Amino acid sequence: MINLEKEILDKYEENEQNTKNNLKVLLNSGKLAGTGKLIIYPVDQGFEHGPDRSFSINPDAYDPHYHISFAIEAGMSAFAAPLGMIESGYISYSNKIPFILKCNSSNSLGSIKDQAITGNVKDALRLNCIGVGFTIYPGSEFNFKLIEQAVALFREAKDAGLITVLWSYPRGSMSKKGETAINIISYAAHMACLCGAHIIKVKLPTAYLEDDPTKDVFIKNNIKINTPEERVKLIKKSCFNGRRIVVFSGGEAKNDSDLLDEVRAINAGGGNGSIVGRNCFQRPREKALNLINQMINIYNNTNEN
Ligand code: FBP
Repeated sequence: MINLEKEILDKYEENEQNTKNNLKVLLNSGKLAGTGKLIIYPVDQGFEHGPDRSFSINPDAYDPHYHISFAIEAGMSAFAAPLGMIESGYISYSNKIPFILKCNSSNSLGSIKDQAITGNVKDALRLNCIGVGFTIYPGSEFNFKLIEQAVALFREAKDAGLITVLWSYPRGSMSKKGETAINIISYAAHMACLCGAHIIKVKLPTAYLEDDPTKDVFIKNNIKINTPEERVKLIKKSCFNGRRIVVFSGGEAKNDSDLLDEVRAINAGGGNGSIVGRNCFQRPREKALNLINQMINIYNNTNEN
């Protein structure tokens, strides 16, 4: 196993020792400990999509403890969730897995592309979290406010020794296809770095180029974006030329082989891992455990079978 942890940590010129320690905790937790790779388990879909749309396919998943115990059993690097979910299990599962408090959330009952603040640094410290998470929607009419909120939260989080994770999801001003277009995701990932995030979370981009002012240079400069691996490489480049940890979201539930192909591309392109929710809890527990195991083998560069 190649130990990339030090190499990654050295890229963070981070003064706050507790923040550095929390980054170390994250990189040394779960079955990918010490590899420089991560798999984070996010469960905020009850907010984003509603409980029944999220959990009725696997009714055990209505229970927050199902998720935390699943993340531990699967050997995930961390569990990320909104306030109520972490509150419901942080004592029972204390010190069993790192927690990341998701500090804002959207919901699909409303139509606007915005998020409500649902947690803060004080909550994260009270719940023994190692970090905070936040979503921005680059391109939405509220994107400037969301960016300002993210930077303010991260400032406070770093003062308190917490790590910061930014979900950067383009939304609003572009076409639906454009939300995952390579030129748009690259822009969104870079902005997340500029907001000071330690860890950047984006959707895996497609080869589609949204028709906007960033499109032409892709053609003119012959930027390589044909394969998923090339696109992951570009996103890592946009993230301070590889100086930041970048994880890619799993997205809607899909079959094992499609998801594993994505993971192979993330690994080959130098991505740091995955953040995968629905592809776990919308499968029976054993099947999900098996899937995560296969993902871990890929990120570990070990025999997949
Ligand atoms: P998934 O693996 O379920 O896609 O989770 C990742 C995530 O970022 C969640 O944290 C969030 O709730 C969800 O995706 C948002 O998905 P979408 O943008 O498709 O509504």
